[in-house]
Amino acid sequence: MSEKAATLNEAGRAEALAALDGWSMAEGRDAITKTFMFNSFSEAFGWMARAALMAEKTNHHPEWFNVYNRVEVTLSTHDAGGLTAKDIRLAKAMDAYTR
Ligand code: H2B
Repeated sequence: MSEKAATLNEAGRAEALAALDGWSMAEGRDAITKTFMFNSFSEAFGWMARAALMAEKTNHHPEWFNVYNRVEVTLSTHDAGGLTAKDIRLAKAMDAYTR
């Protein structure tokens, strides 16, 4: 069993958000969100496949919504009831996969 992650404190989330590219706090909940745009459905889904493999490997999964070339992502740690370092790690990986 993995240790239950602690939600980030004010300083922690401010620092994390500043280090991320294009992510913001989600409306009305302790989560971060970003909309990724691609050139086609194929590119969007290829990126989603890479992110999905990372999610499985780390047992930390995104909430996401895809229409054609757009993927709206929300990250939060359900077990902890809010934003943790796991969400920041997945956000960074997702950003890296666009490059
Ligand atoms: N993903 C996210 N985003 N938050 C979680 O708390 C979480 C998860 N927990 N993926 C994992 C799976 C948990 O449900 C299993 C039982 O470890």
